[in-house]
Amino acid sequence: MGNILEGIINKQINRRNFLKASAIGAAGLALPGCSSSTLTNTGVDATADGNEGQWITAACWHNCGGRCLNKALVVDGVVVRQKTDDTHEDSPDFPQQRGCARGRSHRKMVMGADRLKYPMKRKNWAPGGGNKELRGQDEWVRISWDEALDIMASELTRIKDAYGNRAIFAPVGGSDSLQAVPRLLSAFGGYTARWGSVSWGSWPTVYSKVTGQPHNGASDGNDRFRLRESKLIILWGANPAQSSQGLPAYNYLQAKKAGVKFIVIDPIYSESARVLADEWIPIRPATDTALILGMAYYIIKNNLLDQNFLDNCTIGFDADHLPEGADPKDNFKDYVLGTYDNTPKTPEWASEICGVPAVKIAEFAQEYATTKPAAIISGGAPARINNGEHLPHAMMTLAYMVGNVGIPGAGVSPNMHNSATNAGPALVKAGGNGLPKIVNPIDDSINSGEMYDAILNGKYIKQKGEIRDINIQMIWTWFSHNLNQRAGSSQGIDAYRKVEFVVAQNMFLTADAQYADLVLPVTSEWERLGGLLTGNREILIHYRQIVEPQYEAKSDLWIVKEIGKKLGIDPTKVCPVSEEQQMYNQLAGAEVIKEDGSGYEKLLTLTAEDIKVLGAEGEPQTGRITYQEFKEKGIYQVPRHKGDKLEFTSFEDFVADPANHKVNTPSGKFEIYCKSLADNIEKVGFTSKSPIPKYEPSVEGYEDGQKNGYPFQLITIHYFRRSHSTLDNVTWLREAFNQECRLNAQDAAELGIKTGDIVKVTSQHGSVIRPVYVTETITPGVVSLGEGAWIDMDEGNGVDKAGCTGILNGPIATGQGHTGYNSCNVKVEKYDKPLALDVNWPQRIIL
Ligand SMILES: Nc1nc2c(c(=O)[nH]1)N[C@H]1C(S)=C(S)[C@@H](COP(=O)(O)OP(=O)(O)OC[C@H]3O[C@@H](n4cnc5c(=O)[nH]c(N)nc54)[C@H](O)[C@@H]3O)O[C@H]1N2
Ligand SMILES: Nc1nc2c(c(=O)[nH]1)N[C@H]1C(S)=C(S)[C@@H](COP(=O)(O)OP(=O)(O)OC[C@H]3O[C@@H](n4cnc5c(=O)[nH]c(N)nc54)[C@H](O)[C@@H]3O)O[C@H]1N2
Ligand code: SF4
Ligand SMILES: [Mo]
Repeated sequence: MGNILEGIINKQINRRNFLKASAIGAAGLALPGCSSSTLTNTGVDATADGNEGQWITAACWHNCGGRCLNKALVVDGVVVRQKTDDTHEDSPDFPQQRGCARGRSHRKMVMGADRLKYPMKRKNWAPGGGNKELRGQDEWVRISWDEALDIMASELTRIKDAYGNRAIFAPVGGSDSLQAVPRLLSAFGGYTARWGSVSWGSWPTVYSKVTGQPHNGASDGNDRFRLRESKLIILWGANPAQSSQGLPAYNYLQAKKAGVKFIVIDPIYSESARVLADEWIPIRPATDTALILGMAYYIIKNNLLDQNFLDNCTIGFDADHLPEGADPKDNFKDYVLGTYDNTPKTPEWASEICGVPAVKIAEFAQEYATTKPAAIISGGAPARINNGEHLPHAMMTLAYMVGNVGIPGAGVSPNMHNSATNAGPALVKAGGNGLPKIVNPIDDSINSGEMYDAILNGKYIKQKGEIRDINIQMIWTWFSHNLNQRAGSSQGIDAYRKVEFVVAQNMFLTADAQYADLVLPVTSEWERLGGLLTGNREILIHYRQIVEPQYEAKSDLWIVKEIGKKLGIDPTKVCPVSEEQQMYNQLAGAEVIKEDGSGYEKLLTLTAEDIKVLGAEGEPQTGRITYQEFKEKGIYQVPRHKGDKLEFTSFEDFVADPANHKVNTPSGKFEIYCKSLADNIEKVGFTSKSPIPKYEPSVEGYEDGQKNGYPFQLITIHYFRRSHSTLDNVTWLREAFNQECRLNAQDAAELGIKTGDIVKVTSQHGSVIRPVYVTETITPGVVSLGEGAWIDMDEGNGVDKAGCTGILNGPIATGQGHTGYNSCNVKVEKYDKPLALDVNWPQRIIL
C-alpha cells in the first residue's frame, strides 16, 4: 500500500470513489501546474485531464501563529492542488483569510515520502531498554500494530509495577480531543506531567496579576478597526509579518494607510519593520526593561505624567499610593529616581545596558508620552527571557504613567499569534466537545527548565521548600516535539538515553521519535473525521477529511484505545464521547454574535438528516446559516465594518469609570506595586521578584555574556519555514527559507566571516553549525536563528548540524517557570568543514 505507483493506479481505476480509495502515499507528488482547472462555484473543479475533483476544506491545524482557509483539490483520493480563501471578494474591511507558504505546502507534508508508515522498534531494544546508548543511532525494525500495542502494554505494566505511576512522564499536551494519552494514563493510575509556559514568556501571569484579567492572548488591546484610530503603534519585539501570518500584517497596513505612525523596537530590522516602520530602534535582547526605565525617568523629570490616571487607576507608583503594609520606600517613582539606591535610571544609565543612545531614549519617551492614543503591542519574544517578569510589568507601568490605556487606539499588551491585530471576545465560536475534564491522580509535575535534570539526577522542586525525589523511567510524547522545542536539548538527549522506555507517537521521525525505542505512526488531521478551527475573533473554520489514513497510520485515539484494551481499561474511559458526537457537539453549540453586539445566537441550522449523517445524537435546531452552507464554504466570517457595534478596546469601562468598574485585582486597580505577583513567584521557588518592576539582568542576558566568554546574544525567532518544528521536513519550504544564522556585518568583518560560510555557534549547553547570512539588519553583538530545526547530531563531535535552538538554550528555571529562549549567551566561530544545504539532505525515510 501507499507507493507512488499504487496511487496512480488507484487514481485510474477508482475515479469517483476518492475517500474510499486505499492509502495514497504519493498524492503529494502531483506538482502544481500539472493540472490546470476551471473553478466553478459549486466547489467542483474540472482538471485538464477531464477528471472531476472536489475542493475540500483542509485543516491547517498547527500552532502556526495564523489561521486561514485552505482547500485541497481532491481527485480520486489524490490531492492535486491547494488553494486558499476565495469564498468572497477581498476588501480591507471584509478580507479573505489567505494562507501562507506553509499552508500551501501542506500536501507535501501530509503526503510526504518521509511519513512514518508502520510501527517500528529499535533493533537493539529489549524490555527494560536494551542497549539504551544506541537511542538516536540504532537501526529500525518494522513491527505489526499488534506487537507495538503489546510492547506498550507490557512496558507500562512493568514500569508501573517496578517503580509506580510517577515513573511515567508524559510531558506534552494538546487540545482536548488530543488528550487521549493523559486520559488513558489517568485511568491507569496517573503520570508525571510537565508544566511551564514555553510560549508567551513571562506575560501570562504578570498580565493577569497586574490587571486582574486572565491573559488569553485575544482580549488585550484593540480590534483591527480601532487600531486605525491610533496615532502611534509601537511594535515592541513583534514581527507579525513573519510570526502572525495570515491577516495581521495586512490589518496593520490598513492602520498605516489611515495615517498611524509605526515604531519598531527589535534587535532585527524585521520584515514587519520593512513594511510598516517609520522608525526602527535596534536594541540588545533581554534589556528592554532598562530602556523602559530610562523612558520613565525622562517622563517623570519632564512632568509628562498623567497623574489623574495614576491616581485613579493604579496603585504603587509613588509612596502616597501604596497598599497597606508595603514598605514606603518600595515604590516605582523612587526606584526610577534612585532615591534610595543612589542609581537614577537616567536615559544614560539605560543606554549603557540596552544600547539605544540616550538622546533617542529621551526623544522616544517624549513622543510616546505626548501622543494619545498610542498603543504598545508586544510579541512574546522580549518576555521570553530568563527571570523576565519585570519586562511586562515595566511595559504596562510605562503605559499607565501616561494614561495610554483604555481609550480606542491606545493600549499595552502582548498581541501576537493568530489573534494579533484583532483583540476582543470571539464573535463566532465553536461549542464545547462534551469531553469531561481529565483528573490525574498524581500531582507530580516538573517544570520544563528542570525536567531533564530531574530525570538525570532524580530530584525536582515541587514548590518553595519542597524538593521531591523522582525516578522517571518512561517518556511518552505525542502532539509536541518535546526534545526539540524545549530548552536544554543536549541534556535532553542524555535524559532520553537514561530511562528504560521511550515512545513517540508522531507522523515523522522527529527528534522525539529518533531517540525513542518505539515509534507509533499517527494520522494527520487530513486523514481524520474533520473538525473546527478558530483564529482571529471573526472566523470559524470547518475542515473535513481529505484522504484516507496513509499507510498503517492510526489516529491517536485509536492507538490509545487499543493500548487501553490490552491493559484491561474500558474504552469509554479513554474516549467518553465518540468522535462523531464531539464534532456534532461543537457544531450544535457554535454561536455567533448578534449584529448589535447584545449577545450570541446559534450559528447553525442542523436538520435531523444532518445529525444522522454526522453519526451523532441530538435535536434539530435553527441558526443563522445551514450546516450544508458551512460545510461547503468551510468558513463562517462575521461581517464587519468601521463603526459597527463589535469594535473593541480592552479596559474601556474601567478607565472611563474606575470607581464603578473595578478590575479584578486585590486593589481593584492596575498594580504597579503587585504583591500577588511577587508572592506567586516566591511560592514557585526558583527566584524572587520585587513587587514593583525593576531592572534585573537576565540569567545569560547581555551582562553575563560580557563576563562568561560567550559574548554574543542569541535570539531564536519564529521562522517563515515552519510552525515551530512542524513542516521543517518539507523540501519546498527548505528551499525557500534557508536555516541560516544572521550575523551583523561589523561582527562578521571582525571574525573574518562572509555570507555562506559555515559557522559554529556554541553556548554553555551545546553547539550547532549553520551557514551564515551577514547583514546590517541585525544589531551588533546579536545573532539569530529560527527555532524549530530538527536536531541532527554529528555524533562524532557532539555538534548539531540542523541548527536546533533547543541545543543552545539552557534549561534554566526562573520566575513563573516560563522558558527564556531569548536570553542565551553564545560564541561564534568559523567552521572549517563544509555543510550541504539542508534542502539537499536525504529525507528521513526509514521504510
Ligand atoms: N512563521 C511562524 N510564525 C509563528 C510561529 C512559528 O513557529 N512560525 N509560532 C507561533 C507561536 S506558537 C508563537 S508563541 C508566536 C511568537 O510570536 P513572537 O514572540 O511575536 O515571535 P518571535 O519571532 O519570537 O519574535 C518577534 C520579534 O521579537 C524580536 N525579539 C527577540 N528578542 C527580543 C528582545 O529581547 N527584545 C525585543 N525588543 N525584541 C526581541 C525578534 O527579533 C522578532 O522580530 O509566533 C507564532 N507564529
Ligand atoms: N528556542 C526556541 N524554542 C521554542 C520557541 C522559541 O521561541 N525559541 N518557541 C516556543 C513556542 S512559542 C512554542 S508554542 C513551542 C511549540 O512546541 P511544540 O508544540 O512542541 O512544537 P511543534 O514543533 O509544533 O510540535 C508539534 C508536533 O506534533 C506533531 N503532530 C501534529 N499533529 C499531530 C497529531 O494529530 N498527533 C500527534 N501524535 N502528533 C501530531 C507534529 O508532527 C510535531 O512533531 O515551541 C517553543 N520552542
Ligand atoms: S498562517 Fe497558519 S493557518 Fe494560515 S496558511 Fe499559514 S500555516 Fe496555515
Ligand atoms: Mo507559542
